[in-house]
Amino acid sequence: MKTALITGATSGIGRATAHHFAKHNFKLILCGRRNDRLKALQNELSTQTQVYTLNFDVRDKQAVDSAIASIPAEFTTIDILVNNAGNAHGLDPIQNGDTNDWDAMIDINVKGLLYVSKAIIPSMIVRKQGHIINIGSIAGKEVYTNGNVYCASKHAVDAINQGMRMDLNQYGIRVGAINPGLVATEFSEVRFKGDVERATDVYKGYEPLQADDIADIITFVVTRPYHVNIADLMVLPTAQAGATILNKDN
Ligand code: NDP
Ligand code: 8X3
Repeated sequence: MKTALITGATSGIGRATAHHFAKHNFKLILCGRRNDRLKALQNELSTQTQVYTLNFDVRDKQAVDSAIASIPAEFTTIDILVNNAGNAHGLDPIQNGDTNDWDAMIDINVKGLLYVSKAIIPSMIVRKQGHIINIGSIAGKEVYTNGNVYCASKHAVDAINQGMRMDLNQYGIRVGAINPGLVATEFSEVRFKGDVERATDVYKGYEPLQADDIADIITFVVTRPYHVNIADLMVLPTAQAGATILNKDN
């Protein structure tokens, strides 16, 4: 039975991935800051598989290290790491950008991903086995107006994904990125700081991806035979042809 650790499991793509992995009988280590949601998800999924929860902020390096160190023996053989935790904060021209938003995006999307990876990779190296999925974005392949720092953070994920794959190749560890376009999750609510109307508008007039669509693809990627590594995948709604090219109804 495989064990998977998913960051950002309290919402959206991470939570949907937890559901899909549970159906495949993977043992789960679910991470996030909202402990009530983690516990609710643990309750839901524990009829299907064994679930352990870790409540920490990926920005806090010490918290990351002690959380990973606290994993009980029956969960420590982590076969799959899904580096999913992340968000956009704000959508402003660079000259008006809030430096707290910039810090959040760099600290969570880039440094947090690195801290979690650093804590888990050594045990994969010892076992010469493991699979790391980095959740990038179309924003890691293209830059769009006002996307500046979020796009930079996801371009960094793209570079880290490539670098990780090169460095871990000698240990037989698979590394790949999934780069979604527009997925209807809490993402835009976070980006627009709780402005639900503005967030809902992002997904109006076309059919966006759902978290479940991405979770399905992540599950496909991690269930390929060992000699198959899906290294880099872009997944868009059919209505989307580029970061800002959308075939909307109106
Ligand atoms: P959600 O807002 O629904 O989920 C984000 C998750 O990240 C939550 O579980 C949240 O948990 C976690 N998270 C955020 N900040 C932290 C932190 N400091 N420490 C620990 N966990 C954190 O968004 P999505 O599911 O859409 O986003 C998941 C990933 O997908 C992100 O990396 C995002 O950039 C990427 N993505 C999303 C797209 C979209 O259109 N939705 C498109 C392309 C990529 P909690 O708040 O409980 O800590
Ligand atoms: C999330 C998709 O287009 O809002 O990464 O950047 S987008």
